[in-house]
Amino acid sequence: MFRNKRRAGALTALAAAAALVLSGCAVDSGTGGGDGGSEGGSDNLSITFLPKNLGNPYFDTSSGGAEEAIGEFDGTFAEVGPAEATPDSQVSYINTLTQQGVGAIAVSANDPEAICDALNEARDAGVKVVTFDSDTNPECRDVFINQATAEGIAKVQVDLIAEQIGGAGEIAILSASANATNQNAWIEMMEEYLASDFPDITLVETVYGDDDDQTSFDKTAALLQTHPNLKGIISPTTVGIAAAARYLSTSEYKGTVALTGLGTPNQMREYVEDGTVTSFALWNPADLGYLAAFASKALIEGDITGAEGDTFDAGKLGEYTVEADGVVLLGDPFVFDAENIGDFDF
Ligand code: RAM
Repeated sequence: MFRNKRRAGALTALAAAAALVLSGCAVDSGTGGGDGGSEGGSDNLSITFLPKNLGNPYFDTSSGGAEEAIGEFDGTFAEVGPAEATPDSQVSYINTLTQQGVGAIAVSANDPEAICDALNEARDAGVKVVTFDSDTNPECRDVFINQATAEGIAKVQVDLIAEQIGGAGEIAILSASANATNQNAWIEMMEEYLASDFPDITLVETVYGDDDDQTSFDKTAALLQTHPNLKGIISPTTVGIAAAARYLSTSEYKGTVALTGLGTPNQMREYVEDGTVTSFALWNPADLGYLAAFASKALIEGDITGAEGDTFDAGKLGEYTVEADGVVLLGDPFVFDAENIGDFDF
């Protein structure tokens, strides 16, 4: 679906593509869309954000940060995205944006490979490609805006669950979609860290809620039924952890089965306050979108190419440097609990 504002219902990919072609409103007309070559750069600051799916407050917040940034440098913000976080659901949007000649696409990938051809066609046509939140294979984009290191994100979640279950017992993971680049990287590192540092904790199962609220809710119920000795759940997705918390909060497991992972304070507040959840982690998604927008601008204008050592200005966040493999790191994950959750509103 296509819109310049953050809140709107999802359309099918086909309808959205048609709407985009008809409206043409993502293109900053008069700026020579497609002229995005790195030599000399372009002034086509038409930047479209493409989240994994629409309807997720995490991406509403990241798009809010992007819109703020793009407003600061007088570009054109837009957001499009599929209703479902499936591997190739973003392809048709990318193709349409390429036809429209936007300056940059900033995408959180549902699959590291499935959107690569479409992205590389976009790049061949002069569109800059930034991944944020969930990467593609590095050869399909110019830079990846990483919210925190995979090691750091894995460690904080395992440390939290270990603390909450007293260092021993069965745990499970409720993830997003099975192909998500970001969750899969974090899960792999969580498995390694569990194996090396927590011999008394057993990961009994990993299930996938597809970043869909109802599916995640149902998968939580099934996990608890299948594993009667389960002591904790890690959900490294804001959709999953909120759905799992909702299930636990009215179940017999409230307060006895621990839940942690990655959540937004606004979605988790009631579950921290009612004792279902002790603590969880995240970064600020608004800052992530803001940084991705400034990286897009720097690519469009030819200030950076994505090479290691490139530096660019990111407005209120300061100056950032591109690291190896075209990665730009936002910062460290942050832990929320009853003491501090009142200080946050996203
Ligand atoms: C969900 C999405 C997103 C992830 C967060 C933690 O909103 O899966 O990609 O980064 O959770």
